[in-house]
Amino acid sequence: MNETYYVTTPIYYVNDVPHIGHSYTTIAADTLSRFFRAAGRDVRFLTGTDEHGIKIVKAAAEKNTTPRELADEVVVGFRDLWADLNITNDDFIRTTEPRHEDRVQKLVQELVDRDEIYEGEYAGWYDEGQEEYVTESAARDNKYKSGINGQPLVKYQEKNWFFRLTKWAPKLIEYIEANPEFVKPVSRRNEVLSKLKLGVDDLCISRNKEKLPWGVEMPNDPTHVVYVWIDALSNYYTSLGLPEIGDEWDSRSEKYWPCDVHLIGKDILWFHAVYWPCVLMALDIPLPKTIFAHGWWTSEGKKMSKSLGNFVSREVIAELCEEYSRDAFRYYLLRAVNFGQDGDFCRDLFKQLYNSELANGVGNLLSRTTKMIGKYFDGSVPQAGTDVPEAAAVREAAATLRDTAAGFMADCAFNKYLQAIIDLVNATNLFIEQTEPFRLAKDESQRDRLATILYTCAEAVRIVLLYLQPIMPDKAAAGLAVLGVSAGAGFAEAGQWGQLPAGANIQTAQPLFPRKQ
Ligand code: ME8
Repeated sequence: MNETYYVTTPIYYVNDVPHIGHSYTTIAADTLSRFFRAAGRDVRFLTGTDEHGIKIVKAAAEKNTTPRELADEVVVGFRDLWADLNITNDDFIRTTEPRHEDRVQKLVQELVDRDEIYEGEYAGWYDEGQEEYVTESAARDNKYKSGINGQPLVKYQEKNWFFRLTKWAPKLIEYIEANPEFVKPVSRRNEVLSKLKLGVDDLCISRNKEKLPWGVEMPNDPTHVVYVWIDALSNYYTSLGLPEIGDEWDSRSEKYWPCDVHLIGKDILWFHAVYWPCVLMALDIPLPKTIFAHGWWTSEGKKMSKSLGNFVSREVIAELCEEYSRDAFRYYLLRAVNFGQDGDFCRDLFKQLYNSELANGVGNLLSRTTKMIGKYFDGSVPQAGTDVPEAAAVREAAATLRDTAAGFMADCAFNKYLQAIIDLVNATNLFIEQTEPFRLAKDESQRDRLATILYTCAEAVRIVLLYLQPIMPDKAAAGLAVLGVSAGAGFAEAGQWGQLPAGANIQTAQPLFPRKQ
């Protein structure tokens, strides 16, 4: 049985339409999924939508509709965008599905049975945008406004159910300290640790149904619903069909837990790195292996906003995909910024990166190689023979790519992974300049040398395209087809040098990445 690999994105709120930020996390998760599938792992990739809570109620009221109708409408936009971006999720969970709601109740009941939840009184400030209670001191420091959206905090006083977060926080600190892979990158890990060490309160995990009827009912109290974050976080576990509640989803995918990586944005780190693991510890469920928090995108130097006109919406993404291809968009997002750091979306830089690395880099290498094989060897990949010493650098760059790829992916270091590909492209272009095959072609006595040079180029391009597949599935497949190679081969074998058979028929190709003015 193959080793499993389970990756998740946040489940996105349906109060607003999808945009570049959602696409970023989802494209990253898709890239990991495609990479580890090709590396022979048994992959499960989950995304979905978060459909309960006050945000959705308010957004629905503003649009004169019901939360369910709003969710049903917005979810289509997410699904369509994922299809447009060639996302290969294995499951899509909506928190309003019975398979999820039933299991949330089951998990919460289990917490009640274990005495991890107790009834208490809450009096204090509430941030309705974040759906979070705020301590008196934090509220005062921020002039009784939300630290996130600046809206006034609301005073709440009510009976509620509390989870014993204070009991688990010291154990979590120990766990994070002993497991450096648990929260990544390291700056985020440090951030969580220092905040945890300042101390936490027990977590209020229910909301009064009179104020908020749109949620999963508390199994032990019909006057309350489960706090939306407890409901939402559970999706990573409930979608696997656990625990047994007697339906078709039961234990279906048990083997995927614990999750390999929860990909999230930095905005929701605390929920994932503190609440979720403490709930899991209280339920005696193993913790996810890694929570990776990436940075945030601004757009053209400013925070994205519809009123500023710099909002990278689904429509803008569609336009970019139309102009540059969806693969170029995927490439840009993972290449322009180190995953984990903030980034700025900038059309000029998009074009520059596209022209330099894709049009002049990968695309040009493919076309000059195939043209030369077409012209000098009738379109049939020549057999490498005579040793050409300069080719060693190309083979080395290919070996480095093969040897570092899995480590970079396991670390979500997409940019470094792509750099290793570009290094191979550059080494091969340099090799062509050094060996001047177009000059050798005029000299019949150099025929063997020319054959080795062009085999080396074609094999290097094949390896470039092979490793580009997780990020650029369409373009890589199109490029491989030009070399007469089918897409989808696993890295274990196809990553080795020399897999391109001599005699393979090269097709004439349209430029893979036409240059943009
Ligand atoms: O927080 N740059 O959902 P959400 C980068 N439902 N990433 C961004 C971004 C930006 N400008 N804007 C959003 C929620 N994101 C909860 C999650 S999970 C159990 C519940 C991405 O619709 C990023 O991944 O507000 C962020 O974490 C996510 O969208 C938040 O999406």
